[in-house]
Amino acid sequence: MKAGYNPHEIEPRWQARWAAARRGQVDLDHAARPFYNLMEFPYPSGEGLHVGHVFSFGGADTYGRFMRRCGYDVFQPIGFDAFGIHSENYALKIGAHPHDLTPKATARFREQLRHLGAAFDWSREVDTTDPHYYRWTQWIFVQLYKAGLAYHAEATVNWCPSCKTVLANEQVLAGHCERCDTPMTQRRTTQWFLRITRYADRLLDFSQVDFAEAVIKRQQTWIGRSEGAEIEFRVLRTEGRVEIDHAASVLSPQSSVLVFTTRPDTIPGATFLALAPEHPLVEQLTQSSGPQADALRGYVERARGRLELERQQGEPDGVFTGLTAVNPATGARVPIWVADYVLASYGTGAIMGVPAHDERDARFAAKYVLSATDDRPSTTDHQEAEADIGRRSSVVGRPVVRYRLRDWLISRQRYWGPPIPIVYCDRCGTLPVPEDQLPVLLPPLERFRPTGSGVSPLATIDEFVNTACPACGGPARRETDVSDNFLDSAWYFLRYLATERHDVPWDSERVRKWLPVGLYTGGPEHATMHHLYARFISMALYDLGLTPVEEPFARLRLHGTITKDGRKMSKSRGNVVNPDAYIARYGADVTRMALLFLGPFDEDADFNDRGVAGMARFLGRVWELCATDQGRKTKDESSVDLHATPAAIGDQSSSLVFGLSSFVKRVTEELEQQRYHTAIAALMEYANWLRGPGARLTAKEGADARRTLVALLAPFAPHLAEELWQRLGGAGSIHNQPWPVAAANDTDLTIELPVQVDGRLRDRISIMALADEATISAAALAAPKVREAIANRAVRRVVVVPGRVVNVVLE
Ligand code: ANZ
Ligand code: ZN
Repeated sequence: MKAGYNPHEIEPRWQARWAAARRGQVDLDHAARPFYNLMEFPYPSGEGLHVGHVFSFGGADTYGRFMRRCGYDVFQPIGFDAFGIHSENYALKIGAHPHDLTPKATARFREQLRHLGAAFDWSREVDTTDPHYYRWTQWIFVQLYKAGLAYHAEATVNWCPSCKTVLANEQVLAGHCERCDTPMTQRRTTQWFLRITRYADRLLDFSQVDFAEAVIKRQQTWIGRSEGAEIEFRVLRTEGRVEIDHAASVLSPQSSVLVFTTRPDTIPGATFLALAPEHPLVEQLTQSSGPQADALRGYVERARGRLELERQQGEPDGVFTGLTAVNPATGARVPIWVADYVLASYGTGAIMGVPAHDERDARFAAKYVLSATDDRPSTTDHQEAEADIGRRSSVVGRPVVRYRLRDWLISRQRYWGPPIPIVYCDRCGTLPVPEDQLPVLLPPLERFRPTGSGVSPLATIDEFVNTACPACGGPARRETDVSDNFLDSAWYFLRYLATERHDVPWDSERVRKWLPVGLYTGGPEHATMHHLYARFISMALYDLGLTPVEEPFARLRLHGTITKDGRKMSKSRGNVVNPDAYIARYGADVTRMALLFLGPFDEDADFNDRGVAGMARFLGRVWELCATDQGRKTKDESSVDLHATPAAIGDQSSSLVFGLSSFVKRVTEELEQQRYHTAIAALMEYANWLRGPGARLTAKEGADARRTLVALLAPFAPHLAEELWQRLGGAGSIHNQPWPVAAANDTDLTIELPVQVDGRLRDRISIMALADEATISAAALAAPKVREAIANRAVRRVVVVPGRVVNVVLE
């Protein structure tokens, strides 16, 4: 590294000054132009900050700094998601207690994050393990319970044999535990659920938000809305055959099987029915006796042991029930099978098999049904079937809408989380803990290892479990499960807005002012977990009149994953890149920029050393250009010749302005779209041009050009830019300067501005670069698609960000 540029001297000095000046803080109550720049708060793992954090936080911070320069009051908080299985598993692994480990890990994270030089508002840190925080997590649960949105029910649920807890469907990835990657099993137990399914249709409405396409797609697939029909298939009552006897005893004369299909047009092609192994009819059949019942019992046992993924995608596995039904369209007899590719939790838990149209049905039929034809009772029963269908005039069915989404299972049989605030009393039943008794504190417990018995280790603490009933005062027992840590994170962005208050979970006035979040930067893995849960909780709280904002995030963008040698970083592979070493060697500015320069922000990128060294050379050149006499040396003043200047432009000085203007425009547009890598490429071109022989500038032009470079570089390399700005004689902090406006003194120069209505892009207007705000807002409101989007609603205000965007905010 060039001796001149010394980040180790510059960075701590500016960090200390910014901290002393409380630079990251905003006045939440009086900010004139609020912009909430949210990034997913980390769980403070024992391993410390990951290079991926530097990438995602670096990118999000760059955007926040840019918005601040565009005149917004940017709120950019940070906190710690320190409860949960991940923190607890880590503690178990290294033989420590999460209660001791968490504050240490948090302190280390805080320190590392400070070294990044991100403009966080440290005065509003949240920590989900703080009783002042989880008191309100519990309070939210109580509100949901009172509203019928939280319920206790028995269900077949996903069980991780390694984490020894149940998990929500969202936390089972391709049949494996989201936390530890162990193959999941299933259990039938009583658990707490949140009624997210009631919000399925609202969660599918993306008209008010501007989300990354990938998030919308994943949420749509996960919620899985299907329009179809439920069709009734009569089950034949056939006497006289051994295998059917056992069925006769459980079937009523009107027995029928209800199937769900999205293709009612294919009913004539249905050649068999298949029930999920957990279907109630199967359960009934297994309770009778005889060889058929034995076969069924054996099969159901086997199906239970099979992983969900295998059931869905592996070799089909089934067994004949001994029963036959009638195809209502053709009158044909169709055998009823049990097949484990049929899910109990979807549709009616029963399907009609249409081998001619459905690939899975075809595979199943190929394996069983066709070869099983001989086994089926024929002739005499067939006549009965004909007679039976003769008695009915048409197919019995009704249109239905089905969702793949299941209710959110939030019970965890673990220690490190907020206890679910419920009390069970023999006399009074299930009761929420009264609000004035919250929080239910997580009691200290040395032996916190999950037991695997299906109850939380909290059940071993008598003083915790035994309590007084809040209604009758009699002896009662506490719920001992803790809640999913995705409930902690489903509302943290509300808590940031009221951290100084312990009497309320959030402040509705501030929520109204700051939400929806202007930009949320998050990981793709959260699309069907955190992002979905946070939307659901916000909608539920809104419906209960507890918050004024229904959709929490106006704009949601994903960041890619940083890999090493093409593979996800993991300790076991030994390919984890620790950012500390790079920050120690090259400084935070270089490390942040090198990561952002790897590729598009929303795509995965492979980390390499060369990029860091290259970025260090680039910032070294910027230093040389702006901070040294040699770099500042004035070139021949008589012949200004800018290769970036269109020939048509008149005098040399205005050409320079125009040349700068095109750079400013480029960097601005790239930043606006979070294309950090191409913005950095533009900065490199600009710096190279300034250093090159083509740029023969007057002293004043040279100084302006350098100041512009530093002004554009500041969101990316906040320390270096601050230092150079000062050395170039700039006033105040560069981070308080207005963003350079991409306009020349050429009044004919028109620019294009995107117009958003409530954060959603609706139209573009062409306008003179130097037009004033009133002209710009009038033009924006007159744009056809904007008028269409406003329709009959009232406009609350029009926000013009010069040179960048117009945002129309509706009432
Ligand atoms: C007959 C049929 C013919 C079907 C055809 C599809 C294509 P989506 O679109 O995902 O909602 N199905 C219904 N319930 C099921 C369950 N519990 N487990 C497994 N599969 C189930 O899928 C709906 C289709 O998936 C339904 O329509 C049904 O098969 C199957 F050419 O009925 B179909
Ligand atoms: Zn009681």
